[in-house]
Amino acid sequence: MASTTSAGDSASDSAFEARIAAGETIEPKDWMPERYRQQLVRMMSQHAHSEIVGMLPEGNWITRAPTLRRKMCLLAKVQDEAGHGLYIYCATETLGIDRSQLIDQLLSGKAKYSSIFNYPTLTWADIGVIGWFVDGAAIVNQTVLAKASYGPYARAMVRICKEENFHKRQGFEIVATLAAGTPAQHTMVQDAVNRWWWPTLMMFGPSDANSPNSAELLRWRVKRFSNDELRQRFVDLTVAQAQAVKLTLPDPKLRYNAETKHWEHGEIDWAEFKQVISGNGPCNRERLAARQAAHDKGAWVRAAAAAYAEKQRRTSAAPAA
Ligand code: BYC
Repeated sequence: MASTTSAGDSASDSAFEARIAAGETIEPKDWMPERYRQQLVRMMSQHAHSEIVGMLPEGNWITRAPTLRRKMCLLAKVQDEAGHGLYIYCATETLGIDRSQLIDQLLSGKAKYSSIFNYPTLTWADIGVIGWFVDGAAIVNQTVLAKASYGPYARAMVRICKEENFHKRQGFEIVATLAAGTPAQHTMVQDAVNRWWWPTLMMFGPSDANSPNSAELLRWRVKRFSNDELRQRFVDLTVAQAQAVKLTLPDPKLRYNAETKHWEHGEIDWAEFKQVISGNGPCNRERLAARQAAHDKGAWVRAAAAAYAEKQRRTSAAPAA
């Protein structure tokens, strides 16, 4: 479990900062400032919650996948997301917090999860676009987190990123097939692109000027690039992919700047982002209700596990016959 002391122990603080500056990895038993621990718990648990809540929009389409192959891929993808959530919950527990506390924070609305999962999946094309955009954005963000200063988080990202690559490819394949299909299929996938583009850009968080946590996380090398830098990287990668499948991105201001070698994009609707992260997006209530129902249905499993643990404790405490 993580070891911290209260603020003010300047020798420990300086040694910690020196380790970070030297690019060392911080492990659970190493000393760390309480604030570093808290920031990691916040960010990692929100990441884990995002993986779990993120199963809902796509899970909605498993029974309606158009072919057996598509159904197998989607089922595997959604199961992968469950696995990602579990790795990251485990990694968060190394910081001295119990998973049940983390789940309570999600269900009570105290902890956030990614804004993107509060949008509905209206057609099959949404499943392709989620793989392409949402998993694509996750790869850009998480490839960098694989170099984060906290060892358990960074290591969890390595396998997760490998799986996200498969997710992105299956999504892009759906998109490419629909885009080259009938006019109705092309219209359906273009509509999905139009609806998911801006919410995907919001996944990277507020602009750097309005990101209260970034300075600390960058200094401690949890984050290695800012929200805007990663968003820009995603835009630069995705424009060419959209062109390759003859789809347009819904931003009239999108233009290539030959000097900076970046695609400039229009203004993000930050009012919408704020609404979604404060619980008022299109599906926030539905998502939390679904998680609460799943949690309630699992009560018997937790009760059985507790009874078993108690029985083990009594057995090991009993004197040998
Ligand atoms: N949504 O100071 P800032 C997946 C909050 S799942 C909601 O910039 P920070 C997948 C932020 O928490 C992968 N809230 O924060 C799964 C903070 O609020 P609090 C999901 C957001 O931490 C299934 C406040 O706004 N990826 O790939 O420096 C199917 C100020 O922000 C959002 C991760 O979780 C948002 N989009 O940076 C398919 C990545 N953005 O906590 C796919 C890990 C910001 O102070 N997380 N907020 O109340 C991160 O990289 C960073 O935490 C963020 C935010 C870039 C998201």
